[in-house]
Amino acid sequence: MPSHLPTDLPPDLLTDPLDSAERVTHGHIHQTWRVTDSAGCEWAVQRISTTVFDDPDALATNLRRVTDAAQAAGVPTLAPVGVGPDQLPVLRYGDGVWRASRWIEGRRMQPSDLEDSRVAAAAFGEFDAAVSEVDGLVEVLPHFHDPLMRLDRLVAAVSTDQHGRARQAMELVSRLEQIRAARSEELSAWNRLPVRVAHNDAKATNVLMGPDGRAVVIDLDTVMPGTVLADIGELVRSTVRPVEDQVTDTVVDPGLVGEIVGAFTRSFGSLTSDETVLAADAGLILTTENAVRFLTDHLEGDTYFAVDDPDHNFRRAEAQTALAESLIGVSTDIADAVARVLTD
Ligand code: GN1
Ligand code: MG
Repeated sequence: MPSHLPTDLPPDLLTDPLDSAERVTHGHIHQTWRVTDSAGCEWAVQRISTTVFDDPDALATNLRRVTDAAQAAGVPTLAPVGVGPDQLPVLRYGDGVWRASRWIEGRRMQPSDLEDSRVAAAAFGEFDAAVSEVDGLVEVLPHFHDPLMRLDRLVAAVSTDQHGRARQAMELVSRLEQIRAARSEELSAWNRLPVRVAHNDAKATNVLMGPDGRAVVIDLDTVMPGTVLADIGELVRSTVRPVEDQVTDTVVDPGLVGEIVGAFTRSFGSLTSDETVLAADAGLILTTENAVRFLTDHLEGDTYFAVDDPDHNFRRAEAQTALAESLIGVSTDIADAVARVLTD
């Protein structure tokens, strides 16, 4: 194997010999490479994080069902391929689990650009509509968007304090508890929302604009039963303040939240009345949830999210808590902006 390929990459992963590989740094969960084979074809090759996804076979079955449904609906999607000598959806090699799909040439949508954010929100609306009825998907990450459960887990991590980090976290924990108290009704209502299939990781950066002018939604591992408001919420969270790990004083623009909710729902179709009621809070709920998850991972010793240094999850938690507070600060304006687009 040429020396520029990672040493643990399975040599017989693809049908043609591998030629070169470039590490893709985007994403906190899997390790991804852009690989070229000797025939000049390009592939997205991933080593699956089995810490996060402990059933790679269920992940592969879900992926096949989801991409088949998207394709049947005429929505451009990922093209996973069989790997290894047996052409199976995943290949176990050494202590890794590997998979591949065709490399998608496309520009990643930038949440700092208004038009890109609109395109991404519309792409997620179209995608969710295409997959909303897919049957038999395994909930590979149970309770993924269950903010109350996540808050309880944070409290448990504080009391266990396995890594001696609880003291540092206390101020953030109490700010997050204040948010829980201030939004207790909305948080309880969240768990009663209609369950259909959602993407569950709907960031603008998970949308690529292909050369044919069609947007492609990627990162499909979390497509499973859930609420579509999680997608609206994640779009809002990741767009209104795209830098995730730095506290900034950027003012949240309620009009931008309205734009995102509008773009999503116009291509998704209508929301139920319960969804409509909570749509304006979705960004706040997902932001709070991410803050809680980062802080919990910090307390649990950084086992889930990839980190650059031991305080990285703490900085992410600080930044997301500050963003949640900023969203609360303009929540009346956000509610007005969202009401306007939903009654249009
Ligand atoms: C993870 O790796 P990435 O960026 O696709 C996480 C999301 C979080 C996000 C925070 C499966 O997504 O839920 O919002 O980090 N994905 C999973 O940056 O947990
Ligand atoms: Mg993801």
